[in-house]
Amino acid sequence: WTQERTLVAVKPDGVQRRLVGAVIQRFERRGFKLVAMKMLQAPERILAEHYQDLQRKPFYPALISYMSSGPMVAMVWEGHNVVHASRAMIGHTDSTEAAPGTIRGDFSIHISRNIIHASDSVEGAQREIQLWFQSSELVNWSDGAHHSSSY
Ligand code: YYY
Ligand code: MG
Repeated sequence: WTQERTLVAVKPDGVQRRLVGAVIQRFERRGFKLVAMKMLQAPERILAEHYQDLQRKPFYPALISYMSSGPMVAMVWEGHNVVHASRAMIGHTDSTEAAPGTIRGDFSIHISRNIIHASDSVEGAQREIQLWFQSSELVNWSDGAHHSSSY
């Protein structure tokens, strides 16, 4: 069993549509462990670093302005294979292609308003967690019960 952490963020459209609870519920039900969470209106400096690989894409300016347009909720989730599992849970980037049952497939219809972010690799997750959170904001709490996140 490999313990991993990943960055998940409910984007401004997800907050506007009151989907924060639905997202948290899916990750909790799956058995992952919440180790950090905060609401913030993201500064453009952080978004520019977060999406550094996309700087030359035609949609980049619209992406940054949408992501900074209102509050979002950033979270760190921990558990076995959580990076890969989270990507499967959120679904395809393009909501049109996202399978029903995935977060994007259940709640969104357009790539530019796709509700949620999740890191796409273990290395990316480490970089993004450091970008969005101070190490003091990551809470190490131990499981009292026996379930998947404590294996
Ligand atoms: O990781 P993921 O969010 O699934 O996709 P990325 O390729 O990293 O793109 C980040 C973000 O950019 C995507 O969630 C929506 C937006 N975007 C877009 O608006 N139009 C595109 N053609 C591609 C991505
Ligand atoms: Mg990405």
